[in-house]
Amino acid sequence: MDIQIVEIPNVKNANGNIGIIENDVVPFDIKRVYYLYDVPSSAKRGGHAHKNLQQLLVPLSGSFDVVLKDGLDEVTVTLNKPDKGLFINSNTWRELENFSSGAVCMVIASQEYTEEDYIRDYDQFLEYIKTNK
Ligand code: T46
Repeated sequence: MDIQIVEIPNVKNANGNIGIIENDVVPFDIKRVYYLYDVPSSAKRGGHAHKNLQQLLVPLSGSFDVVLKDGLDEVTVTLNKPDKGLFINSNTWRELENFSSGAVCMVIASQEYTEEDYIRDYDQFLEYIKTNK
């Protein structure tokens, strides 16, 4: 599975903490930042893969689960610490679920938004990775 837990550099002291993400924290040039918030606990996000996009997911607040599939294996990663992000490479199916109240998922991305980069059908994803790995 082409994923990795990334330790986010931080400065901590008695007055609170600061997490710092510069380009060297991720293996790509940062082109976009977006965030998911006010997600109902029953909602599922994701349900797709990206052909080229690489991303780092950071749980700024609260917690949620990320279910990852690469056509062979399935892994669930719980994100609940703002100093630990999840790098997800392209060609990885992801589903996000079990959002806690107040959870915020910040996403650092390697490309600007384009719908052409998405594979939203799981069978098409399996076909795609057979020919593009
Ligand atoms: C992922 C999870 C964590 C835009 O117009 N611009 C954007 O930058 C984004 C991310 C989305 N949109 C539009 C496209 C769709 O009409 O917002 C709508 C929902 O987008 P999407 O299906 O990408 O939303 P999520 O939350 O299911 O998935 C997103 C990322 O795409 C995905 O890669 O890992 O957040």
